[in-house]
Amino acid sequence: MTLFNDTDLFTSGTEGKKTYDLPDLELMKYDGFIPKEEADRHYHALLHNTPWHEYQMPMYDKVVTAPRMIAWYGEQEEAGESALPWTRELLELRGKVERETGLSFNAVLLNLYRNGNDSVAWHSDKEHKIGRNPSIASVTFGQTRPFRFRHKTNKAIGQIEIPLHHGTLLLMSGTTNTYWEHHIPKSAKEMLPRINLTFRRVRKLS
Ligand SMILES: O=C(O)CCC(=O)C(=O)O
Repeated sequence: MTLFNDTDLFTSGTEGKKTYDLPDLELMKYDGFIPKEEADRHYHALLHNTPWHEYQMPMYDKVVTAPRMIAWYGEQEEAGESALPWTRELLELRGKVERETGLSFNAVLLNLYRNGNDSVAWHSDKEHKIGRNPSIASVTFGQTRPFRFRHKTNKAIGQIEIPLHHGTLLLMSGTTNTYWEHHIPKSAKEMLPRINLTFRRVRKLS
C-alpha cells in the first residue's frame, strides 16, 4: 500500500495553510487555526461539558456499538429532533469557522475518541442529508491522530495520511466526499482523548 504523508503532498502553503493536489480531492488544512491557549480551553470545556453518548450503527447484518462517542447539535428543523440546541461555545467556534471559510453551517457532529481503541471506519458522509459535493469543516482538539483518505475507484493513487493536530481546521469540499473515503485508524500506542467537530450544512429530509 502506498501511503503518502502530509509533507509529500502539499502544494501551497502560507501561515500554516496547505492545499492538496490529487484527483477529485479538494482539501485545505490550516494548522494553528485555533491558537493553543484557546484550543486548550475548548478541549477541556468540550470534554467535560458535552453529553457524550455511545450509538449503535449497522455493520453488515449486525448492529454494533460505534468505537467512539458522539454528540449532535443543530437547528432541529433541518438537523432532526435528536439535535441538541447550539451552545455558546459551539456558536463561537462555528462563527470562527464561518469567517475563515466564507461558508455557513447549521449542524455539527462532535466525536470523542477516548483512546487508541477508538476509531472511525472507512466511509464517506451520507449524501441524502448533506447533498452532493458538500463542504465539511473539521476542527480537532487534543490528541493528534492520522486522518486517512483513499479514492473509491482509482486505487492507483494510494492512500494519503494527514495528521490532524490540536487546533487544526480541515476543510473538505468539491468532489472530495463523492470520490474519496476517510478513516481514523486504531492505534496500539497510548493516546489521550481526541475531540473532532465536523460542521455541516444539512437539509430537511421530507
Ligand atoms: O474524527 C474525524 O476527524 C472524522 C470524523 C468523521 O469522519 C465523521 O464524523 O464522519
